[in-house]
Amino acid sequence: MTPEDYMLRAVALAQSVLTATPNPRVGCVIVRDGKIVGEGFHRVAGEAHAEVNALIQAGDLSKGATAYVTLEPCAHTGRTPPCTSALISAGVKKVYYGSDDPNPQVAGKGVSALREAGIEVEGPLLAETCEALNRGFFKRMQQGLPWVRCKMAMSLDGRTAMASGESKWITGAAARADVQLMRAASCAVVTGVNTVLGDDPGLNVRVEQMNHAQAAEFAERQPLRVVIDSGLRTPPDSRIISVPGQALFLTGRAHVQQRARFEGSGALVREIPVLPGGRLDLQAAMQSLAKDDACNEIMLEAGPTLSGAMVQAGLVDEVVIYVGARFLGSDALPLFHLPGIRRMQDHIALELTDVRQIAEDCRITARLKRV
Ligand code: AOF
Ligand code: ZN
Repeated sequence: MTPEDYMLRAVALAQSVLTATPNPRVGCVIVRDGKIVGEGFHRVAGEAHAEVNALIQAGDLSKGATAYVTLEPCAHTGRTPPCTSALISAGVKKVYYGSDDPNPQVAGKGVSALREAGIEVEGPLLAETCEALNRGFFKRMQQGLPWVRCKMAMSLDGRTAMASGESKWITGAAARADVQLMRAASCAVVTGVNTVLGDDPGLNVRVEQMNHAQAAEFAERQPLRVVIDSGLRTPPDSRIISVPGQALFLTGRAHVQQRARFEGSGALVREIPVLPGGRLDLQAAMQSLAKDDACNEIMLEAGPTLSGAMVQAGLVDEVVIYVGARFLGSDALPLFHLPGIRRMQDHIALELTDVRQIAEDCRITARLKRV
C-alpha cells in the first residue's frame, strides 16, 4: 500500500457521513508496520474529530505510527480539543495530510504545531480529492459564500413546468429519491416564494426514501429551509413552515405584525438589503447564509426565475438537472429564465462533470465556468 492508498482509505472514511455541517468531513487512518491499526472519521459537529477517533482505535499502537488525515489537523480548541495535541501525546511519528485547512483558526498552525513537536509532516497529498469532500466548507472559509448546487427537473424538450405551473412529475420515483440524498447532504435548501405559492413544497428530507444508514444520520438533522420572500407573501399554513426542522425567511423590510406571525409559527425572519427595482440582493442573501447560519453547501430548488437570477448573479456553482424522457411542448415553461443573452459569445458556459441514467430518467451534473 502506498501513501496515496492510505489517504484514499481516509477519504472513504470521511464519506461515511453525507455532511458534518458546519464542520468539514474528515477521515483518518493510523498505519504501523504497513498495517492499518486505527480508523476514524468526524461524524457530527461537537463530537470527536477524525484523528481522535482513529487514535482511540489504535491505542498503544499509535506510538511510532504514521497518520493519514484528509485535512490538516486542527491546532485550536473549538467544540473539541486540538487534534495536534492528541497526535503528539499519542507518539505519532509522521503525519500525511490531504488538504490545507482554510479555517483561519487553523490554517498552517496545525502543520507547524506538529513540526515543532518533532513530527515529520507531508502534504497536501491528493489535495483535489480531499478538497472535493468539502467544497462548501472551502468556499465559505475562502470567499464567505456557500457552494450552491441548483437542482432542476426538465423534459427532453427543455421544459420545467406547464404554463399553468403544473410540474408533478417530470421525473420518476428513483430520481426523486436521489434528490432526497442531495437535500440531506446540504446545510440548507433554498427556494423562492413563487414555488411556495405554486407547489407548497415541504423541502425536508424524507427518510422513508433512504437506506437504513442514511436514514439514521438524518433522523437527527434536517437542512435549514430558506425562502427568498421579499414581501413575506408565504401563507402561515404552508408546509415549508410546518414540516419538521427550521424555516428561515429572507425578506426586504418586515413589519412587526408580519414578523410576529411568522415567528409565532416557529419560523425565523431576517431582513436582507433590497436592490433598486425591489428584488432582494441575492449576493447579500448568500453571504448571510454563510456568515449567520454557517452554511457550507446549499441546494437551490426553485423555479426558472429565481434559479436564473442566481445563475446570472454568479452565485451558482453547479447545476444538477434531471431529465424526464417526455416532451412537454412549446407552451410549457423553459428551464431557466435568463434574459438579455443575445449573442452566442455571451452564452453561459458549463463543464459537464457527470451524466448518468437513474431508472427511466437521466441526471446531468455540470459546473458553471467562471470567466
Ligand atoms: C480536524 N479533524 O475531523 C475536523 C477538523 O469546533 P470543533 O472543535 O469541531 O472544530 C471545528 C474546526 O476544526 C473546523 O472548522 C475545521 O477547521 C476543523 N475540522 N479538523 O483536525 C477533523 N472535522
Ligand atoms: Zn481536529
